[in-house]
Amino acid sequence: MDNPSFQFARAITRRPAASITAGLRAEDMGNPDLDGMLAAHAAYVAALRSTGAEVIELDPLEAFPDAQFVEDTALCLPQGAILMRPGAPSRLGEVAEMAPTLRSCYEDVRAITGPGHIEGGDILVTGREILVGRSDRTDAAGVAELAEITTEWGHALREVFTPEGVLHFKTDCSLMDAETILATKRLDASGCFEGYRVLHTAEGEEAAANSIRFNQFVLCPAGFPRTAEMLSNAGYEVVQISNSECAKLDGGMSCLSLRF
Ligand code: CIR
Repeated sequence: MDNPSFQFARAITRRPAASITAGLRAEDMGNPDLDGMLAAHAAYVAALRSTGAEVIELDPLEAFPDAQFVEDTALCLPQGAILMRPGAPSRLGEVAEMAPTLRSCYEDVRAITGPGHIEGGDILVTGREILVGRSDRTDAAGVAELAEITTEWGHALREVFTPEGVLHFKTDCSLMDAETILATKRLDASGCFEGYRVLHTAEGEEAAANSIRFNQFVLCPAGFPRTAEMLSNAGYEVVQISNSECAKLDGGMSCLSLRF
C-alpha cells in the first residue's frame, strides 16, 4: 500500500449484540436500539466493502456489551498487530476474543501485558508518526509499553493528551490523508498537530471529528452537514453513515473497525 495510514485491503468489524443496552457511556442519553444499530452497522460494513476491501465480520458477543467497538482492542500496523489492554475493566476480555482473528491475519502479533492500560481509540497513525493521547483509558505505562514495540518496528511515537472529559483522542480527530487531520478546535488548540494541515469541524458539529478515511472514502457520522460540505469542498469523497445509536454509547466511525 502506498499510504498505509489510509489505504487498506482489510477491515475487521463485530456485529452489535442485544447486550448493547448495558454498554458504557459517560452520560445517559437513553438506551441504544439494537435494530437501528444493526442497520447502521450493515451500512458501515457495506461502505467499507464498496471500496474493494475485504471485511471480516465477527459474531456478536453478548458477554461484552461494547465489543462492537473493536478498534479499542488492537493496533494494526504494516509490520504486525498489537493487542491492547483496555482501561475499562468491563472491556479487558474483548482482547482475547479478538486475538485469534488477528493471529490468522498477521504473522507477528504482540500484546500490551501491563500493568499499564491503552485503548486503540487513543491512537492516531498518520503518514509520519503514531500519536497516542493519554486519557482516562490510556496511561503513561500503557503508552511506554506500546512505544517499545512500535520503536522496534521503526515508527516514531509521540505522546499527546486527550482533552479533559473527552473519551478518546480520536473522539476529537481523524486522519483525512497522510498530512491532513480533521479535528475539533478544542483539540487542535492543544498544539498537538503542529506541522500538519488541520481541518476543523464546524461549530456545534464536534462529534463529526470521529470520522475515518478508508481508501477513497471519508466515512462521517450523519447529521453534521456543514462539516460534510467542508470536507467535500476540500476534495474528499464523503459517505455519511447514521451514528445515532452508537453515539448513545460514545461510539463513532473509527471505533467500529480495525483497518489494515
Ligand atoms: C466505551 O466507553 O468504551 C464504549 N462505550 C465506546 C467506545 C468507543 N471507542 C472508540 O472511540 N474507539
